[in-house]
Amino acid sequence: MENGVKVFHLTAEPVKQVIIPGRTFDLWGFNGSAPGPTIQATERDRVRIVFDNHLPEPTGIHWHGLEIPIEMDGVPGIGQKPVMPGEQFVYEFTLNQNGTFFYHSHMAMQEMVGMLGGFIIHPKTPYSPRVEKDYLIALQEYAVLPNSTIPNSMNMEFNWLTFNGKAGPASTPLIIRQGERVRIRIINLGMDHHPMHLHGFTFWETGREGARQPESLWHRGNTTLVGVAQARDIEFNADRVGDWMFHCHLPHHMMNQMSSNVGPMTRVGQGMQAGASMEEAMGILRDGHATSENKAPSLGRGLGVGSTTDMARANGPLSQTEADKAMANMPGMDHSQMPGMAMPEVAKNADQVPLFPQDAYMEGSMMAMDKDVDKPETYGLPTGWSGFIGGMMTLVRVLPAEQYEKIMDLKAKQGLAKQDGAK
Ligand SMILES: [Cu+2]
Repeated sequence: MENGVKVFHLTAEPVKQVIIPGRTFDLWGFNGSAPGPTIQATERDRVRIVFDNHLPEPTGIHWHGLEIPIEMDGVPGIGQKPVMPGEQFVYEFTLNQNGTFFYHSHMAMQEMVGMLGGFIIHPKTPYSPRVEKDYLIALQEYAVLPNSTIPNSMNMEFNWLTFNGKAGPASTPLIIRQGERVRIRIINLGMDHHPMHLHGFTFWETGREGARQPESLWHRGNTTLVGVAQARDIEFNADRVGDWMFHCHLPHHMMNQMSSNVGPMTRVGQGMQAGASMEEAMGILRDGHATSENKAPSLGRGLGVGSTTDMARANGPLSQTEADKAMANMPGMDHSQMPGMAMPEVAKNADQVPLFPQDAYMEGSMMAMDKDVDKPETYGLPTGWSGFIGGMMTLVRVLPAEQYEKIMDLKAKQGLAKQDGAK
């Protein structure tokens, strides 16, 4: 607070964002993360946001949905001069609304590489009924080639889908004590709409971008479609214990690093095409024909130049000869010897069944990375759980008092350890 004004500092800068252990992306965000921190204030607060541009190009911050003067609206070249690299701009305004809002760069390409964050304005008079837990989940999506760390913001097909900058299973489960009332605010500033689905509970949709709805308009349901530039607030009574899934229901948004080399890699043993000749890289067939069983028509997903050799994705039934070859080409290592990696059980004739492989190599215990994503919030989950969570998925863990306290205790200890580390 400075003379009755609530002061925030926001710095736009390049950030290294760990999307999942082993995959760190070069993004642009705020104060070291993408998305940026959530700003929280209360209706009628006077707020000042001291904004520094540490990006190599001009920008401006738009306060999405706020009823404020045009000079504060943050559209470079219209309401204000662009904030140039190295420059500072001070935004200041009074909040006359309450609800779920967001801030973002008003340069479209910057928005696509991480430059957004939540802006919660709490009401002067508390909402009723009271909630014990109040979460915000920012939805984002990136298109990143397997060997790159830079999202392609021109691409329309996304292979990394995130909750608050993390793809499942690195997303953090929501920890709730049985009996609590929970609010989840979901904001979306990407290129897709996301049908957000909650297992086990029928929620009330209590708010939309910009405002809480009057109770007579609260929809009941278990899925809410969060459109681009929209927010949805949902509330429910967490009366039943369980590790309940909360996820976007678009199947491709529940997966990680989708690229079309998965089929050929797991089946025909061609492996990654690194080191292929120029002709092969250009898609010129050197043996067989275009529709031969180990080539397939190139109707797969593309993630831009360089990925096209991986587009063929044959999963028709293989002949006995090709099926034997595929099995022989499976990596010789014994997966059961590797921690967290047990070979998924597949049928003996799997390679001869049309459509195989679907999920056997995409999800399941073989993909588990429990240890890598271990944190207090994952305490007590079944071994191998992380193999079944990807993309825009997390868990709403409604826990009996004892287990809830145990996790809170672990979190407190982790916090203390961090403080010690900082000293
Ligand atoms: Cu989605």
